Amino acid sequence: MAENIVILTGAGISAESGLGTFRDKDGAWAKFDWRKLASPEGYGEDPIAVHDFYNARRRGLLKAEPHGAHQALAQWEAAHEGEFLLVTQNIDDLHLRAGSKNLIPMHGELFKARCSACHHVYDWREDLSIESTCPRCQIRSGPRPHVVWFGEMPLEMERIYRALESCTLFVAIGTSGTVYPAAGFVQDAKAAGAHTVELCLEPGEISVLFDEAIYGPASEVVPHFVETYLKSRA
Ligand code: BV8
Repeated sequence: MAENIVILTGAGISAESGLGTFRDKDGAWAKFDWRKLASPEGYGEDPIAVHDFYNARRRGLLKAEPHGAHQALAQWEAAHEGEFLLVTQNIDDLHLRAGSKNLIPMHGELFKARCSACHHVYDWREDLSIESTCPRCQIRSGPRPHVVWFGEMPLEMERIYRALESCTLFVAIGTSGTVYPAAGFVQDAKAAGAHTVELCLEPGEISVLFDEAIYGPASEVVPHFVETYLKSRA
């Protein structure tokens, strides 16, 4: 019987594409205060600083490319007969560009903007500022990054929990397991009887919860894991 697979990725899977992580020694939260730059309160207090932070990341993403780990996950999904859901905490579009289809960006998307007044969500690859106007309701300084900040509800939680309830294989890739509710998904998968695997550079806060772990850079570990999995079921 084909497995029901849920994959959770974090900033570590995009590190080798040149996009920074959050909690590594030179990570974003080591340099910036997430309360000021990734929370509704911070945006209310200083929207210019928040727009500058996301404009810089949006410009960086325009220059980034997916690497072998993103591509291996898309190939795995294409070859898999059972259910396959990829949940990413990342706001980059590298999984999308690598060809992943059944994909939930639970913390939003950097290449989208959202109007705080009419909630219109639209593709947006340029800078945003307090002068930006919503293309639908025309309100000035309505548009914000379509990103889930701390204290805000992640996206498509119902769909994620439904997939975890019937999951037989859960693989967490490149995440430190420090941000909830994503960091709790491994427990939901275990409760469903799934086999749980951590693929990461080094052990993190929830590594003890996994049945299996392989440590190393995602660009090496992920393609090897996928190849071994597919061979074992050929
Ligand atoms: C919520 C978008 C209710 C922004 C992000 C007080 C008030 C309110 C909430 C809370 C509170 N206290 C606690 C909470 C909950 C809070 C939380 O968890 N806080 C933490 C700090 C304790 N969570 C929330 O607020 C969430 N919302 O709770 O709403 C609710 C609850 C349940 C159900 C429904 C609703 C919202 C959280 C989302 C915040 N937004 N991102 C942006 O990107 O700018 S979170 C941010 O952290 C990023 O999304 C990031 O992805 C995420 C997790 O970090 P990681 O991806 O794991 O990255 P990190 O740097 O930590 O780790 C990188 C890993 O990669 C490391 O392990 C490293 O070793 C590894 N690595 C490095 N290089 C490589 C590698 N691995 C492989 N290869 C490599 N080359």
